Amino acid sequence: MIPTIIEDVRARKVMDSRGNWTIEVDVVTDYAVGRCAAPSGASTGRYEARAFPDGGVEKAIIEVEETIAPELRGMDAINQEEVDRTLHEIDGTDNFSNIGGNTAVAVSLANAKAAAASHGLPLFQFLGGNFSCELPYPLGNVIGGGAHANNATTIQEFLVLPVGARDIAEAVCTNAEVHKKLRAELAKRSGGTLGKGDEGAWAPAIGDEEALQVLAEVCDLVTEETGVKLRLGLDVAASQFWNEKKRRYVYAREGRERTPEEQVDYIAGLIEEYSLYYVEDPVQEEDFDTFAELTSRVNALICGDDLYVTNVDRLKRGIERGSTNAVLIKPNQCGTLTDTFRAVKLAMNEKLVPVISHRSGETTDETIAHLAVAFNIPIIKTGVIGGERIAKLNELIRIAEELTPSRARLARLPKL
Ligand code: 2PG
Ligand code: MG
Repeated sequence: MIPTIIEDVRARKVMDSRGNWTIEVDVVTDYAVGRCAAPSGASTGRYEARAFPDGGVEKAIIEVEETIAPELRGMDAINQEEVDRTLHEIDGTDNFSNIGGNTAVAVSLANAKAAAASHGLPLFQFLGGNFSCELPYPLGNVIGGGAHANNATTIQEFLVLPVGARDIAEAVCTNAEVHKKLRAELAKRSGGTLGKGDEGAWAPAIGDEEALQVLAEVCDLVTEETGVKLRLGLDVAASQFWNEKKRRYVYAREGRERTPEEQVDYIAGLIEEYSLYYVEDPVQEEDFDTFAELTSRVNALICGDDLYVTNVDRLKRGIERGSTNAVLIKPNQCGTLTDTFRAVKLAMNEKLVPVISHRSGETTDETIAHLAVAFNIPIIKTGVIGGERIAKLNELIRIAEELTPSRARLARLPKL
């Protein structure tokens, strides 16, 4: 490959979908520019990289201008590992608390995009090569509460997976149909008023099981009309309502509390009753063993998000104990593309299913769509409507077009 020398690294603050400032970075080579903006979470895991240093986005921008850019100028953008190692060295901590994980991830991904563009290739192809032709199934957030909305469900996300879709456009459109049809049903049940949460999912003032019932009915209706089979999923985000003192999960709306054992029974029951395909963070982020108990009991993807925070060391602990059979991948939780790749690779080697994910605070940045295709990740978790959500989905449609219909195909999902 021809060397692509980094000429400059520039940073600015831009708005995210919650109206908060975030960082956007341009990496400029002698041939092209790569740009990436960092997302941010609301229900963040205790062990994820710190998003911004003391001093916030402003300080992060100063870090890029005064420390990161001078170090990276003159380096070859092709050498992603070296760029990412340099970011770790500049920071000097194990959670990016000096420069910010969001600063690191924006620089790291912008660098990859600059390298790809310098070679005239789309990012997915540059990273994945000619055999990266599989599009991920979109796991769409259609109802939600928790940390993403007020006065809504306790469980954070009610998700749909269009397992019967024949191509990415049909998959994306089926999820959107579910979202459309939910509107009237949910409004009826939440007293006529119905808002949306941070990710564009409906945020009804109803209980978790009622939300699941409505969702199951609406999915049946959509399948009847479209012929596309759907499966349901949840992101319980259980750390958010775990009470450490009581050692109970507190379902405030339902007026119920559950011990870890009762939580396992409850979630296993929901999996059985609704034939759930996917459950993320069913228990709190410290409890590797209770995760393992649930995983061994059910036939569904049990996915760790706050549990692993896309961190290879935590993932190794989960693998040793059999905590989960799936792992959520969020590049800004670990801070660099190299760290993200290592987590995906470890998961795949150990037969865990990687699921790449947006954050609740997003921009129109579309990079995760490319990473899904490049790394053969079979599922991408996003919202289903709203500019910052469809940015990823529409990019998948463009990638499919780029691959041409004869090569593009949806990934193979585990049969569950
Ligand atoms: C999650 C995410 C994305 P947040 O918990 O999986 O849906 O939420 O970005 O707030 O952590
Ligand atoms: Mg989550």
